Amino acid sequence: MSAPVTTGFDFAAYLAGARQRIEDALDAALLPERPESLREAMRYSLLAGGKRLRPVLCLASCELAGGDPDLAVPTAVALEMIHTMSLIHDDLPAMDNDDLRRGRPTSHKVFGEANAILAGDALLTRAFEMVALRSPGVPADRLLQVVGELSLAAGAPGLVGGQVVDLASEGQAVDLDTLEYIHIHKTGALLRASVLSGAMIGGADDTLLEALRVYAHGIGLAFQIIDDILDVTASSEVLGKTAGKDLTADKTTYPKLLGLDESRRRAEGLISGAAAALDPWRDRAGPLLALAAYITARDR
Ligand code: GRG
Repeated sequence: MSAPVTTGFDFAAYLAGARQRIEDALDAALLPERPESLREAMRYSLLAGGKRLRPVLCLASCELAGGDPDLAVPTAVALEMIHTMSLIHDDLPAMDNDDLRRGRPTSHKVFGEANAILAGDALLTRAFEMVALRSPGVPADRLLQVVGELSLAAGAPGLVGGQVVDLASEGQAVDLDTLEYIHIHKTGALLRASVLSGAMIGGADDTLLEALRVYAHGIGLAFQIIDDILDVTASSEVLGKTAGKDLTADKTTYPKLLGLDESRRRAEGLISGAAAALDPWRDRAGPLLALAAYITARDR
């Protein structure tokens, strides 16, 4: 993973440390698990790598809010579980029908469709268990806020709603507003939940939460614009998923509507806006600012 350079803050070291913390916690979160075949399918997708952007955002925003990031680790794990579930389900034959994810054959290719659906279901429900039952040291009112935020992100107001509109739009002429609706829900909602849940655990006040909503909106949309660009410009080997899929599936994307250069400019504008929202907290916002810059600089 290439890391952007920000003065006075060693982002590469920060990212490596946070990712290691997440990998260890993900590994521990699925042990023990019965039946064995279910554990295998859950671990296969959850421990397959990935950038771990959502859990890292959660830890970073907890820190910005003045909290102890260790207390946010179970929620960070929950976010990665919800994300992984959405990838498993997204790849199913009834949805995007994909063979490759995180550099490996997709879950349904290895375990069969029924087991892939069930592994996703088990990850989604385990995510809520992580927050409600496995978050020692976090006050119950903060955990309740987090459960609410995760429910909104995963359900009809978030991932599911975005996915429904995305599937219905395949092969249709889609305008910019609809495209933005799809991405804000399908991709942006979980990134927003990642940022807000960490801050909630850290005890953020309403002013900071509002600024983080603006930050999260900017990085969420920019993340998906870059995703659309990489689908055209990067290889399947680098991405670890099938490149060029949007074109094959006849999907409307930012590059299709705006061209590559304008899409990139738009992503950069959104990232600048996201960074500006955190200006009053700039002394402590190094990780979140670097993560925002990383979103446009990433190559996979
Ligand atoms: C069943 C509650 C429920 C929801 C599922 C399938 C679905 C509804 C929604 C699809 C959501 C989806 C797959 C959005 C795409 C988001 C996206 C850009 C994924 C790629 O994220 P990265 O690049 O992947 O962070 P890694 O592998 O690095 O983690």
